[in-house]
Amino acid sequence: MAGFGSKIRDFFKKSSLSSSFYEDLEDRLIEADLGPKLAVELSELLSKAKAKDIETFKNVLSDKISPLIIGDQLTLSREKPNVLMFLGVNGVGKTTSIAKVAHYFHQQGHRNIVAAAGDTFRAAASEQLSIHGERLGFRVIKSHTGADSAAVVHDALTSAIAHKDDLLLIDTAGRMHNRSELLHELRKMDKIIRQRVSDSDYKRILVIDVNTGQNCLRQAEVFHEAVQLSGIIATKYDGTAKGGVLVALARELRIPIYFLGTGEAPSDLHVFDAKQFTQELVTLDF
Ligand SMILES: Nc1nc2c(ncn2[C@@H]2O[C@H](COP(=O)(O)OP(=O)(O)O)[C@@H](O)[C@H]2O)c(=O)[nH]1
Ligand SMILES: [Mg+2]
Repeated sequence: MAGFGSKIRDFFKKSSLSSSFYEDLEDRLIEADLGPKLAVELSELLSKAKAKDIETFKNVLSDKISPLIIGDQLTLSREKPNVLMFLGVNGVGKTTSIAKVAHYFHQQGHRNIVAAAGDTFRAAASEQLSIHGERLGFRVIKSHTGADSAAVVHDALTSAIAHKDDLLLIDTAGRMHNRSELLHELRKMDKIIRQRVSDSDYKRILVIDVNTGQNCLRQAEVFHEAVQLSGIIATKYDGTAKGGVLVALARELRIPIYFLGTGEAPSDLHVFDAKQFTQELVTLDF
């Protein structure tokens, strides 16, 4: 967040209202990760509002952003199991987010949780999930490295149904270098789940690292196209996070944000509050 606030603050401090003022402001908004489209729109709005001070800027920004951004609380239906599939490119925090979400629902009284090690690409991936499972008290269904991830999902579903588990969390691989293969794999898992779980009990959650800026947008488009995303977890908000990308994302895809991840521990997960987020985005650091 510091990135966004301080950039804009410095800009207003240094700049006087010359002819290039709004063009320069547009550049600052792009740098703050709001994305080119939104940056153009905002600077046009600001120009119309004759925003030459921070106060006008904050008001225009807040009025524009509030209707765009959607927070939604992730809740479970009464059916057993509810299924959550975690998607996203390598290293964004999928496996860590599974541990966090397991912890979150465990704290809400859901004691029967199982996870599927659907990232069969790397041996370390299922090992990492197993360690979380042991610490947090959920079962992990896994197979050997290189196994068919759809088969792991199938087995995990069978197990979750037999055990009457509240929740099945599915980890997936995130390699993007062979996109068509990855997407094919995801669609296959999606199909297997849909055959046995109704739409209201099944969610596809995209995990994004907010520090990767506009790349998040492209990633979201690709995954949305493959399996129709239900919601987003934005991780690594504890670093030099720039919230701007979440606004761009909300605007482009209209997908709700469930949680913000703010660290590596299972408790570092916060229900996304759209109002608070907008407030922080326009006030922090000014
Ligand atoms: N600071 C911080 N680190 C995180 C967060 N979420 C995940 N990580 C770290 O990011 C790295 C990659 O996470 P991992 O869950 O393995 O990513 P995956 O490849 O998507 O499964 C690990 O070192 C995690 O501890 C977060 O919200 N904040
Ligand atoms: Mg992983």
